[in-house]
Amino acid sequence: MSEVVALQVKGMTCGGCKKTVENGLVALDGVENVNVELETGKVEVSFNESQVTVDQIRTAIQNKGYFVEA
Ligand SMILES: [Cu+2]
Repeated sequence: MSEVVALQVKGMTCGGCKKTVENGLVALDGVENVNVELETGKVEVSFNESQVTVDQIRTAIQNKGYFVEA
């Protein structure tokens, strides 16, 4: 089953940050598509819920050094 989650991420300031977050997320098994809006900090992730959880997605972003708001 494919799910979509939209997260609000703080700390992304440039195209490099955007790429870092995108790469960190697509590296997770089960993540199908990532859309990062740099201006707003919105990160939209499509994922297969049988392979990966929203918690793991949040953790992957934080591990890259960015803050995920609730
Ligand atoms: Cu940056």
